[in-house]
Amino acid sequence: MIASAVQNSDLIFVAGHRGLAGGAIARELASGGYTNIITQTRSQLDLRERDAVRRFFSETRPGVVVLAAAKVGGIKANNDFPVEFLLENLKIQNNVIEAARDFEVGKLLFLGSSCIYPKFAAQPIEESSLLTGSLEPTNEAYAIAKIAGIELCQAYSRQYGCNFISAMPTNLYGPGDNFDLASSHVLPALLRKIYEAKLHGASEVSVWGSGTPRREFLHVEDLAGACRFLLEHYNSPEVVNVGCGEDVSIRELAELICEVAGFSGKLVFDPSKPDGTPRKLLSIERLKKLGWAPRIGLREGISRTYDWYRDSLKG
Ligand code: GFB
Repeated sequence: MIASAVQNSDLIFVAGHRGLAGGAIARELASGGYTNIITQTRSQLDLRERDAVRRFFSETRPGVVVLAAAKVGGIKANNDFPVEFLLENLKIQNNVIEAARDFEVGKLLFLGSSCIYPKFAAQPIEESSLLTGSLEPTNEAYAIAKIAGIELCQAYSRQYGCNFISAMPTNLYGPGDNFDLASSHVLPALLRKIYEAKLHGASEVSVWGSGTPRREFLHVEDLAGACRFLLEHYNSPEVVNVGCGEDVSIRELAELICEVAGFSGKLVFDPSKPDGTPRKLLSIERLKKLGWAPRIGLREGISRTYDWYRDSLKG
């Protein structure tokens, strides 16, 4: 049974609402008139516990599930803790996706990641390049967990007719991001380092790696808009990339953050830290053809995130 568009009256479980993506998706749905959104904190429901997840689904019977809960982190955390990135993500997604079918959820949206694609995939990366080459070693464990999640959604669609769809976001950023320097992604890390350098009058900021890798950055509110669009309009097991269509080098990113922050010190590159994959730019043609396009440019998005971060420290 393939349910069609999500309705305002549907009971929607947003798993992972305390995270960057899940929080933005819950806000986007609420502002779009979806009034029946349910969320659970980790202390209310540990998604790694199969019995607890099944009890929750049996008692609440959501009609729609957005699976944005995941163990995520930047290059260092992924590289240092492959066991947790593999195991926790497999547990969360297996439990939620299995329960979604068993408790007759009409539609499920699974969030993957652009790191599922081969390290040396042709750029911009099309959805068809999945499983055509070796993965980037620093995030292989996480990528394999996410690939297993995609496969499980597709298998449920094929074998049981479930309307389980998958979106692959590029590197995300925005309000509510993780700014912890050991576990964060590059954008919040540099934003914090540059903010602190300016505050303390430091003369330089350390940037990991060579500065040459290229990454694409999507503001999380654009991701949330795309997810709502897919919930409303997309009903196929084929994965859909969600990006902004443009990338920058890490050096360019750091320079842009310096401009936004008004910091004129020096960038010092630290070659002892890994570069990761040389380039990761998604092709967003499929999503564009469906009728969705991003709105928030990188400079504006960084500026808004910088203001949010500064204000969050006052609170
Ligand atoms: O965002 P990031 O941690 O992860 O790093 P990935 C991107 C690039 O920025 C790397 C450099 O080349 C880093 O070396 N970089 C420079 C920094 N300075 C910093 C810094 O202070 N902190 C961090 N974190 N990086 C992740 C994957 O890959 O992307 C995840 O590990 C996930 O699995 C995520 O897919 C979206 O873009 O390399």
